[in-house]
Amino acid sequence: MKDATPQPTLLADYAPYPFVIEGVDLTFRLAPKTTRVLARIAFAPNPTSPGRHDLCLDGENLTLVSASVDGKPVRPVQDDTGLTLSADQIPDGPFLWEAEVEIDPEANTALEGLYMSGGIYCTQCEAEGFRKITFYPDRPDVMAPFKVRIESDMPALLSNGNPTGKGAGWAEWTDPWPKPAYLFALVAGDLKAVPDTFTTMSGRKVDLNIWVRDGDQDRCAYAMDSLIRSMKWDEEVYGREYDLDVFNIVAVDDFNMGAMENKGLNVFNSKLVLASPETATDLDFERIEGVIAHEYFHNWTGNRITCRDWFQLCLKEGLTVFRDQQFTSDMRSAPVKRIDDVLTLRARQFREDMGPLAHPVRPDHYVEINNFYTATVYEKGAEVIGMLKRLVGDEGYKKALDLYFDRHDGEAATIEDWLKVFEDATGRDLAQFKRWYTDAGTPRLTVSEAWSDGTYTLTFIQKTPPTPGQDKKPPRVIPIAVGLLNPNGDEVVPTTVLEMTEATQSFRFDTLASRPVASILRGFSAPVVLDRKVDQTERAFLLAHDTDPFNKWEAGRALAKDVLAGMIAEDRAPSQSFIEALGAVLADESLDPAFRALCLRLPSEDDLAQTLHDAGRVPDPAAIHAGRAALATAIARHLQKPLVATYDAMATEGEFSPDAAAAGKRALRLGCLGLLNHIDNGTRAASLFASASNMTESHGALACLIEGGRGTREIGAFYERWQTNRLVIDKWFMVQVAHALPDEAAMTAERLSQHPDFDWQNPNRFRALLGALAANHAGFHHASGAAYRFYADWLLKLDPVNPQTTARMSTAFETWARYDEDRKALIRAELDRILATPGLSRDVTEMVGRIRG
Ligand code: B3K
Ligand code: ZN
Repeated sequence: MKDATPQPTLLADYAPYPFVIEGVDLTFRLAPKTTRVLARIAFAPNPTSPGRHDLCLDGENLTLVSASVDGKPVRPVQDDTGLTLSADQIPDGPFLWEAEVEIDPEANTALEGLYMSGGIYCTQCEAEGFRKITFYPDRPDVMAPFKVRIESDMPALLSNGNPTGKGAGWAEWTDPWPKPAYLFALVAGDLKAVPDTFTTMSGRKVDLNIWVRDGDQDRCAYAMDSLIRSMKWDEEVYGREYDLDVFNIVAVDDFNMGAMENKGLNVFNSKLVLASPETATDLDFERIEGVIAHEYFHNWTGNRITCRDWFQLCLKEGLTVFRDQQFTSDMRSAPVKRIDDVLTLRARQFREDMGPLAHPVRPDHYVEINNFYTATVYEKGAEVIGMLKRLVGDEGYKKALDLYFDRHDGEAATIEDWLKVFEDATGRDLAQFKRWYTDAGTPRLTVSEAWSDGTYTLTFIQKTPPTPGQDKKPPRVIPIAVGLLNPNGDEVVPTTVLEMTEATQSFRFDTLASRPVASILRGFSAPVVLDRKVDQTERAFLLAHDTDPFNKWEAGRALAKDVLAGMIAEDRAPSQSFIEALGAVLADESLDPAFRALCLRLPSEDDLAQTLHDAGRVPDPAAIHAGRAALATAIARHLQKPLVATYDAMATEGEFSPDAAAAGKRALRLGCLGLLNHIDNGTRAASLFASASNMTESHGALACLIEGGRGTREIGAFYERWQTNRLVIDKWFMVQVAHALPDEAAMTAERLSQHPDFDWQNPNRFRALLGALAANHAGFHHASGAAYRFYADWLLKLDPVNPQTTARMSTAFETWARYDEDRKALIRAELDRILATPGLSRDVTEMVGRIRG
């Protein structure tokens, strides 16, 4: 086990590595239990660190067989974290370090370093996995060109860069682009390639391959198409061309996350590669497109320009998320994508920012860096770039990005470097803007309105609540996009970006003929909570008339929340005017079906719990569940006719297409079904399940049946049909737990955990069952505490096997402070039980410790 009292790493302690690496030459002799890794590393003194220095190399779980410097054997001092050669054992100039180590890929269940997954050798090095492969300065600011030789009988032997030699039982790869160790990858296995090619804008032909297990080749077409579109888009929009002769993607079943951007050899969780209409939902298709793009875009934002240290993680992740969001907006519907992204941001990042795990987009300390691959670093990191772009304009953004690529190509950069290119390209001072990177917490923006003599004034107050370790929050720059409508619904002032820089600030609009209706924070122009006292009539007006699609949706959303809060906390009846406004959106065929589907979707139970908590109430999960169901029932009763008509009109006709238009229709159809399901005894869901020819509808229908306490026969049929398809069986586990009735969720999860297919060491399967339990809000927070207990038991079981996934899953408890005293006591007891367990990993110790507070 790792050290008992782990010490944090501090941003303030950064110092350059005292050596540079001119080249790395690795040989792998692969064997499941006894892989030998031979490393030849050419070191030279780093000119920025004068004087003599010890050679310190990171290394974990390695058996050192031999080591030498310039051919002479050496005996370094070793501990659990690496080795040290004192300065007097190293020449005062360049030298060659050679070491042979032995590792055990088969025993590596943590899935970090070199491990085996279903008979395939595979690596995951980000953030600090390379140190489990060989002794190395495993930090992103040490960049080097790599040459790799793989010796194995496996048919496919892959690494980064270009193939530069192969024969019976071996292959060689050369990566000419200097890279940090976290981008190293090796894959060896009985894999088949699905090939294609791409010709870059300068006319170079690139070989593309997706490597999968035999039998999976026919489910790669969408991923390949997404890759080709990503390569083209990055050329057209960012002027970025691919820079190797080959680009390989490998799909593996055991993976701690979605995918990894290793140079020239992306490794993917198979659920983000394999798709066919029968096995993947529309959401799966959209995710595949987005993640393929994301990893590909990392080639420039992450690989060619990397991070100086892990505190700068948002430099590559925030920017790459921003780029993949732009890509999806271009490929699909921009307004729908924006709404989806804001839904995710609020569900994951706002939740994080408002709880014990809140941290800045650029943190300044961590114990385990894997715990910082968070919604804040990724999603808020992307929002911050969106704000920058809004502030400097599209032209300014383009100039800054061109300068970024020019100035920092081949470097390991910082957030300071990033902001400097914007300052240099646009002449803007970004000192205040930088607070978005250094200060945690979601600002709350309160707005009040005044009208007199043709002048309309908006006054904003910004306040950011304290977060762990940060009590005071000075005001930030907040871009607030505003448009004004007149009472007829015509736009009198088109979208203008107001720049708020003070704690309190007013903005005036003069010479208006009548008091306008303001549409504020259009396009969600800043990741803040907008507190605005608006009556339901004005919300309904904006839902009907706002020309900004995001705010049109937002008005409906806010209305739904008002209505639901009234029903849940004050026992009010469902609002008729809300239902009518919703009916108008449903019937408006000028609106994109995907957009209408979003308007129809009621706020999630977790979202409502947060909303009630924000309003100073204690959320009751059972009441939230019942209130939401009551509103859905009322909507279904009042809008039954148009819902049925739309349900029928949105039926898939002809051949299946995964494109946004067809997916939008299916989303709207399922949205109608979800509401009608409350009043039709599951008849529609049962008949759709019986007739569906695609996974979106079959899965959607099954979810409805389960939600209504039905579907036993269908659950059996689904299993019979798909039992040999791992990805679909993940869905089978998930749907039963996520949609179980609140009283049955923990029991269902418990029963399924005993199913022979519950291969809990596989992260996808673990998440399918336990993640689904956490996502079942009323089930997870059941007053009995059964789900909390069951969940904590499983975290404790997984931790010794896979600490990274365990730590991530522990965030299910991050919202505990919202609830009543009884639930709080139950959760606290589970957190304390976890923390008291001997041998707990560093990952979980840090995470659960922070959650517990
Ligand atoms: N960079 C990887 C994530 C690595 C996570 C390490 N715990 C995938 C991505 O963001 O593209
Ligand atoms: Zn990424």
